[in-house]
Amino acid sequence: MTVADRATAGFRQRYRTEPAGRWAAPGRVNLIGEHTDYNDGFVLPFALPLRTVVAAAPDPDGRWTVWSELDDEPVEFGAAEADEPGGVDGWAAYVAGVVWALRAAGHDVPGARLAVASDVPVGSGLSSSAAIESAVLAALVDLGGLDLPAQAWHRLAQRAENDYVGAPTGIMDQSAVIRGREGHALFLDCRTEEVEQIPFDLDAAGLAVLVIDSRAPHRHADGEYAARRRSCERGAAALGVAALRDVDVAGLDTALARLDDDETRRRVRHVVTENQRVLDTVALLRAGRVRDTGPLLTASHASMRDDFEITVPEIDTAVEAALSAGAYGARMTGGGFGGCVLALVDADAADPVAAAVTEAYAKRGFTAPGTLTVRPAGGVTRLG
Ligand code: GAF
Repeated sequence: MTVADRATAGFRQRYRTEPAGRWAAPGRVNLIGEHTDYNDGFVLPFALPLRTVVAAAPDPDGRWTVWSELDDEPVEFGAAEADEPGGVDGWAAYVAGVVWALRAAGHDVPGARLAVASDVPVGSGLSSSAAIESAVLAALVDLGGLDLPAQAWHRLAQRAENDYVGAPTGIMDQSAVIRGREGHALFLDCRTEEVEQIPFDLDAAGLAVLVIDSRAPHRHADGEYAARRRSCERGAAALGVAALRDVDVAGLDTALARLDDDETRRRVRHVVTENQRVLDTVALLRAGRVRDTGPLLTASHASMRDDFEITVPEIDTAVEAALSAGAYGARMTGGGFGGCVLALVDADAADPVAAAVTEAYAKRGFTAPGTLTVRPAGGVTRLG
């Protein structure tokens, strides 16, 4: 059964009626530009063909009930719980967070019954949370006929995550999931929120992006993410700039010389050089030189490993094995401390590279990785 059919079947079984519609939102990978979004910098993610689908219909009592195929027990809440961050917890907090963010922005949010099915793996760093937030948001906007221009959606979904769920993330994931376009990577300036769709036609180039799920247990990912964010803010304050975006590679050495602790210096160096790598990647893609982006991906990984210190042994093993097996470039994607690696490979090398990574994992005694090849897909949409 497709994910859309699973959502519909779940809806029918749970609520004994037909959904009014189905809304789908993808997961994402980030091609390059890690931990730059909350530094007002640049990112280049793309939406995945893996999607979360929400089947939904209005609830006459003005309450919200959510069922997910991952948890047979539905969660029900009313305005009181939705209006209080923390009032709903667990996976349903992403749903309540969207209701909260809409209500906080003054919208008259319709009560709804929702059924959620997903092909986006949870906890793999592919933005399953932004996918559920965005699909629920699209459903509630449509069901309520809410006046919310599409340009405002990503900020609203981010508020749900930051202020209701309590995860201090940047704007990249919701932007990719909402604004992604098939065959393109999304070049986003996180300060101005300007976007440019950059053609990223892997088939035409005879290439593939292999995504390797490290299956590494998330090790203190939330606390470490917040700590990295604080380091960056400390660095920006010490340098007297609004955000690390305001330091460029030409001024990097001078900036580093003004910082007195080594850890902050390395965090700053990662962000400044990573912003430049995004710009360089975009320039190569614009010139149709997809293969040549490989070294930038690998340099991004080294920077995350050595300067930002957010990789783990499983992730580094996957990157090294992919490169040894002939990948043009490979890097961890997402927030870090686990999650996925992406590798740019010749289309016919995807299987051998995946096999090489699996073998390297077995040698180190790690749980076998998951692998799949992906192409840039479209963002959130109504299915009908
Ligand atoms: C996570 C966050 F949600 C993003 O905002 C971004 O900071 C990313 O980590 C790191 O680039 O996915």
